[in-house]
Amino acid sequence: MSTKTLPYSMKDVQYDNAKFRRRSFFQVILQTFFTKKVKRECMSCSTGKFLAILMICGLTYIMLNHTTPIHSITNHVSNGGIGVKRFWRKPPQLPPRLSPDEVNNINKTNMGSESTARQESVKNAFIHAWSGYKSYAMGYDELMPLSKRGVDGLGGLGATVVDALDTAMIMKLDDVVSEAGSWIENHLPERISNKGQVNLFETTIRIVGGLLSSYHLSSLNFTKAGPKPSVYLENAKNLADRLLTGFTASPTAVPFSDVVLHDRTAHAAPDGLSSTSEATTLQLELNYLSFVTGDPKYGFEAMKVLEHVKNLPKSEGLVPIYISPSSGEFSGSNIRLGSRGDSYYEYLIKVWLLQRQSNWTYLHDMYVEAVKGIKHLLVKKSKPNGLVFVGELPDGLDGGFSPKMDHLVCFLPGTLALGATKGLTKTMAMENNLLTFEDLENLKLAEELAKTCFVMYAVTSTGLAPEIANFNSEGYSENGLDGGNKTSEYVHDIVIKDLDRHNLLRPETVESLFILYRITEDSKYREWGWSIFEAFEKYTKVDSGGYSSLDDVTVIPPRRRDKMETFFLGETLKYLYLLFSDSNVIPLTEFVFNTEAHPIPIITKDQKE
Ligand code: DMJ
Repeated sequence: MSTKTLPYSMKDVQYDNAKFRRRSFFQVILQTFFTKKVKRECMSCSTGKFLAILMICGLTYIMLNHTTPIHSITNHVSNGGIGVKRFWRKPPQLPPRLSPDEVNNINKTNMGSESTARQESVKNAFIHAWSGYKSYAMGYDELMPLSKRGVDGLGGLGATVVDALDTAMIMKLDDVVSEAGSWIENHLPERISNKGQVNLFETTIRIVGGLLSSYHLSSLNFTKAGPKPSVYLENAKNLADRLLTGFTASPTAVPFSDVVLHDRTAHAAPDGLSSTSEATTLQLELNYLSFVTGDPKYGFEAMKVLEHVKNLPKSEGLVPIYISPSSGEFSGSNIRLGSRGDSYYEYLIKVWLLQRQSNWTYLHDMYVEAVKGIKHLLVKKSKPNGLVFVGELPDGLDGGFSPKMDHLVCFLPGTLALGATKGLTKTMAMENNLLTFEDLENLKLAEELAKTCFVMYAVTSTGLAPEIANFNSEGYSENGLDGGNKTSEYVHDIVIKDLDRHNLLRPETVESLFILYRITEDSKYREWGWSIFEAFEKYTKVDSGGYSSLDDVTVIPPRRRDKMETFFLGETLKYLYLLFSDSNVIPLTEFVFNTEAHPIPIITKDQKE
């Protein structure tokens, strides 16, 4: 970073600084006349007095007849007056003038140091979260930060260790990498062989995804700490070998949701159904595993699901949230982009991006059709202030619209932006004529939805979003309370129901802010992300270590919930950290983030051959 001394501070550039204000000729004469000894001498004789009066009259004449250039007339009309006022009050002028490039550099330097400080704060938050987990819950899936113990809610594979590891690598926290890495080396193999039932989706996105990303980042020398990269790959492979039973035991291409690790069996969930998002959110991880191991079986099983879904009937590209592994058909007609539906749409575009040269263009087509369907059927505006939101069709096309939006839907702005520019900045994509009209429209929608997601935070008393928001909109007014922040202009647009007021430290909004910042380079996304981070710090940090979920974001102080989800370290803090990093750290043109924020490197044609 350049340390060049600057001629004056940014304050001087941005504001009217008296030190640099240019004085007019008239002001100089008057000042000289009234301050020097000329004044005394001239005024002591009547000729002097006469000459002084003459001079004042002359100057006044010049002043009143002064021709104002056209451009200043417009300026002054808009400022409420021309002529005399202009003489007395010149606009501030700054010597020496900086070229636009130099001003840009100053801006970058200042923003750069602010971002570095903010990144440091996010890194400290990660250290605080990890140290709580390490002290009270090492080896358990999750930390219960209030009761200071661990809990196995995800099958007992030490999910926080694996989910957090690549974040520690990106943050260059070698101590954490060593601790997590040696736990994986020493304990994970035995857990994989002996543990019981796990959820196929959660285990794939958090554990397989985390191991693969750690494998790649440590191979790239992101860190020298921890075991050799092959340890991560071996564990990913052993685990995936068992998880494959979820696919192979099913009578159709749709996998069972649950796998028993120790005896390599699999079965459907108690209601016999799989979530659509779960069955269709395994392909980034398993394709990449096939690529690095050279064994096609993982990707083959996973892609069978998407090829099958391609041929199922849909509603303008939208799909019901349940699918049956026994019949292979969708079940029910509930359509939403929140829980159980979300990452179906995310992986259509991301799996295509992972391996663009493949014959997976059908995924891109399905994505394009789905986005059209979303815009046509689910996007509406709130009242009174026109926030753009994504609602639901609980009874499909034939039923009514529900103005309910899960926080989970806030992945969509980021995905839409990524789908539009394919990870390039908007400027670069435009310069190279790469954006269609539809891409631009989708990017605009992405920006509007990101604002809505941020407002879901800003309308509450704590500055943290509820799990679910309902939007007042044409024909739909909801019963419930507002978010509590009466100073927000949007407080009447959003209603939050009693059971929806909790916050689980979820990542989706900061994920979208990160992607939108990278793509649009608009600094407002950094500001929004920072205010969300500050609210997490204020209301969820637990002194003894870790961060807690909240029961109700609309009251102060909010009641805490005794749970720190693994994705707070795997996703939320990673995205916040990357929001303030240079865009060459995990560039969006070289990596796709799996749905748990584990970066997977894009496979290029040369690598494939
Ligand atoms: C994560 O496990 C993943 O992002 C998933 O796709 C959705 N939910 C959580 C985070 O909220």
